[in-house]
Amino acid sequence: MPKITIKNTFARQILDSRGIPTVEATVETAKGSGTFGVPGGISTGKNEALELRDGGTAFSGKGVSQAVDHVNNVIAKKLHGMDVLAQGKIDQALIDLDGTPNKARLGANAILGVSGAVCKAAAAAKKVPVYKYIAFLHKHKKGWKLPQPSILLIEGGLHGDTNLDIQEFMVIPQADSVAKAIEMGADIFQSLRKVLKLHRLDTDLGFEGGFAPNWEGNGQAFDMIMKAVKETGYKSVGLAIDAAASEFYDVNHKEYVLKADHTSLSAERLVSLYNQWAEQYPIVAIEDGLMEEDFEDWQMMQDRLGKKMLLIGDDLFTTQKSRLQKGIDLGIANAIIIKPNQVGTITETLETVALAQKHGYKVVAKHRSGETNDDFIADLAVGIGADYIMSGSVARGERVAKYNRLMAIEEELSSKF
Ligand code: 2PG
Ligand code: MG
Repeated sequence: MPKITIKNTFARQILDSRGIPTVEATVETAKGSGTFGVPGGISTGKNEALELRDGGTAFSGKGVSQAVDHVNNVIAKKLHGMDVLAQGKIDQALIDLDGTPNKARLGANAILGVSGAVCKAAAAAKKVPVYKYIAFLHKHKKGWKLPQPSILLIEGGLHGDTNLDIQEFMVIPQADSVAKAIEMGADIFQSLRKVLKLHRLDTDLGFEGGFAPNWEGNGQAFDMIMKAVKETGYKSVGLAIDAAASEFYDVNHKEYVLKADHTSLSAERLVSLYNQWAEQYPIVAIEDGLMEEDFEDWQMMQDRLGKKMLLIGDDLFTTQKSRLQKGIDLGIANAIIIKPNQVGTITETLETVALAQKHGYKVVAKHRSGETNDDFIADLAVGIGADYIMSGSVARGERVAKYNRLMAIEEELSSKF
């Protein structure tokens, strides 16, 4: 295909779903343009690429005007005249321009904004949907596979103002289509609202649209979910949790502090608790069950639970090839969370996915707690052939935007293939 040159690259500061500034970048060519909204996390892994924040007083120091300046005044010049179809070359140019190992100079938020906008502009220029363009970049040849939605029901940790230690409780409906799985997830979500009301528990929502009341203990959240599922009559339903365990790990005492259960546990005992939960409830996946630097304990968890369920590394791997490679070498985890902003470019994201798929790790495309209405991760999930997608609950516009996009893709694919 002949070269399609980039004419303009620019960015602006917008607000994410938490009211915190983020970068929205646009790339324009004569044949099409793309705009990308960068998400942001709160329970971030410590090895993530650096999100550049202004400091100072405006927006409590969380402004991104420097990152926006870097797009408008540094990156724009570099990209001007480059071929928008050369994603790999552009991403390498961004990495070189930044020159730091964690994108600290220009900001991973500036770099990902542009990298994502390039990807969308290239798809627009080629007149193909974004998922199809990503599949082309990823050399994904196995035919279309839609990811199973893992739908958030209850949230705690840093995502809700509650005593719940486990950050996310999700449901994975087993269905033969995305639309049906989302319907089941929505039915269970509405049923859970009633169950919580009946038990005089709050039905207010956390950052990602999950219910966030105070609890008698972490296990009570499972009980309420099981009641809600029973009410709907659905039988084929699995549960998943994101423990985000780094957030309740006490480094000094080397133990996990579960405040809702009034107890502190060693890694061994925490894994025993997971095991006990897995015997009581249909748990099929645990994300970040242990803290992100404890590779030895992760091995122990893998030995004890790895055959029974998915053990997903999020903060553990931070979508970085080198961290995943270490996990592969040590035989740790069997699934990986993919979040482009943890690494900073689309090309590096795809490289990590390729490594995971080569070694039989399941791939989970995931949103951040701070989201925009950008539905890119739905296209990403389909383009890379992800096994699962996690985009929060079925409430809040920025969360359902992704599920709605996924249903549209499903409709498009089944009508065409
Ligand atoms: C996670 C994410 C998304 P955050 O831990 O998986 O739920 O949280 O974006 O706050 O890092
Ligand atoms: Mg996580």
